[in-house]
Amino acid sequence: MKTKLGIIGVPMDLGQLRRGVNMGPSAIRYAGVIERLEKLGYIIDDYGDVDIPTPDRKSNQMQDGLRNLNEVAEGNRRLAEKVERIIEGDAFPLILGGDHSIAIGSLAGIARHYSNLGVIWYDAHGDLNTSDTSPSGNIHGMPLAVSLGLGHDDLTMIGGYREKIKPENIVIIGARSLDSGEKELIRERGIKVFSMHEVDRMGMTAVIQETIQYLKEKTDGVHLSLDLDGLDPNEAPGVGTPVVGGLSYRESHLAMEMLQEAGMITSAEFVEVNPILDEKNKTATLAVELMGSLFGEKLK
Ligand code: 6HN
Ligand code: MN
Ligand code: MN
Ligand code: MN
Repeated sequence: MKTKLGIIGVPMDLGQLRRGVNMGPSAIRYAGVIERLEKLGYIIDDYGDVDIPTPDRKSNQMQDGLRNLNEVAEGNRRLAEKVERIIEGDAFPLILGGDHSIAIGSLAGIARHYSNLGVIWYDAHGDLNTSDTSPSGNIHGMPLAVSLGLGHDDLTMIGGYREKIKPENIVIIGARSLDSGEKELIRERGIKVFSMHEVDRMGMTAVIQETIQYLKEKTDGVHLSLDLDGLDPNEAPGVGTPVVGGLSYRESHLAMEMLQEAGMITSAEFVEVNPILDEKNKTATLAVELMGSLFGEKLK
């Protein structure tokens, strides 16, 4: 892993309807992310927060079946540029959300610098909807589809190119709430999914071993997109779309530690922390603890 980390906050809440997730980056900073990672010997460059456009008051408007399309697209364009700057400065991009729609900009900025980027999507959801399959019109349920090149041009063409990732380079872990259009896409494209069923049957150790095996040979970098709602709502109550029966605290730390040992993660984002829905900043604190494991706390 690189010794320099470029941290960037993305106070985005327009990809869904529950206000407050825009305060995720502040909550994660308040939980001590910089101090924690500095202690591990990393040099931290704090890029501050991306400026997210404000829609007018009576907004949450739908455009082509997509809520707040213009603002979400513009915020993600800005994020993609900043992420590129971090990579060009030879640092590891660590992105703090914000709702999960920000993965669109993260991946647009990152994927350009790899020829075969892998993605680990740690989430209760698949985020594989398009405006045609989405039950909500919420863009935070679409970033993985967008990154495959599916959906509105204003989203898929951010960064000036369409396909950020290939379906065979994706691994979804923790899924337990997939819409029917998402399931169809998973089957059609052969996307690798370790749902809660597989985690229960195989155990997290085998899930991560297989994930590493699956991605190692064919990718030249791996982005970890960790949605806190992948964890059980008992561990992570401060999220906008909680789903019962999720990954445990210990399974998640184990996953982070094994990924650290494998040395394959080249960028990461932690998203969907909503301090308004949280209990005493528990979810932001959890995010920072998981980052501790991902960045090698066990070994240092
Ligand atoms: N997330 N599948 C639902 C939808 O509206 O598309 C929920 C998406 C949740 C997205 O948690 O990042
Ligand atoms: Mn570049
Ligand atoms: Mn989710
Ligand atoms: Mn998500």
